[in-house]
Amino acid sequence: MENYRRGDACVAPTTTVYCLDERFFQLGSRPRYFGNNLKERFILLVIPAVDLLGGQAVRLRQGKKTEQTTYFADPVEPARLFAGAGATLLHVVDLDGAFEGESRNSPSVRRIVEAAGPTVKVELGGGIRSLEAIERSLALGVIRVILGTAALTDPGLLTEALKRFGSEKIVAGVDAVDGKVAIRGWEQQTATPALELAGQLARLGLQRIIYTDISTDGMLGGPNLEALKKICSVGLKVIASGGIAEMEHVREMARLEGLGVEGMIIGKALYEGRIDLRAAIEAAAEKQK
Ligand code: AMZ
Repeated sequence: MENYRRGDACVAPTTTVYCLDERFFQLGSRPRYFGNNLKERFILLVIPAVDLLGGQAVRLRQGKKTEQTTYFADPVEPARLFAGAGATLLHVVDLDGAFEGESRNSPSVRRIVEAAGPTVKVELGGGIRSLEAIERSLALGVIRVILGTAALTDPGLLTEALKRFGSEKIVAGVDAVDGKVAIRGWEQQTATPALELAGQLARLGLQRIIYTDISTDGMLGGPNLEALKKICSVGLKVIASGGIAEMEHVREMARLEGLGVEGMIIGKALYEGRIDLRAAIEAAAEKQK
């Protein structure tokens, strides 16, 4: 089989197949088919979130432990539902890990990876703050890990991790309140502007960040597009998170694709049934004007 680079389109008789990630082909998994013309297309990823707290699938409002809603006692359930609705990537956060500094939900993560199957990938963040933790997390079968706190506090670790695992496996989570980075389960607000951190990360050789606007996270009030556009100016691939509550927000995000937005994470709106995942995936795949 030919190898495709991420972003290549290979044209089948009546459809354009978009390669989400070169390994999606190399691993033998099936790419998704969209549309019925021969035009090359970019498919913006719609990435459902599965946040783990005490082994359950929860959502928090603005990341606060005290403002928690439990949606599924077994987090494998939403993972299965999202996979069945066409997700190609799941965003899993070990919230206990993020608060405590060490992964706490690895057995659940392993079960999610198994339930998702070979065609649906999983990215994992929360409490991954050392090379050993990165190794242990990747060994669970996740496609890449997200470093939040360490991305700010330990540039040496990031450099070493990029050297050892490569930039497809290491993503930084840049989480911001009022433009300033928050770390350690978002319980510590720093004075570092998110834009400055993103610039530093780009210089270290990182390719991709997940940008979360904490004020909008879990609030269902719409994404902070202005902040997102600023972050995109750094030139990294950006996955945006926070605030997506309706289909119009999905379309707004999709219009930013030209700026480097590669995907959007949706959480609460899926759990609350405000957005139908299948419809969102289709809307994001349509080229927005
Ligand atoms: O909701 C929260 N309080 C929260 C959250 N979702 N705190 C951290 N996180 C996520 C970040 C990132 O994906 O968005 O955890 C990850 C970072 O964890 P760490 O342990 O590397 O800072």
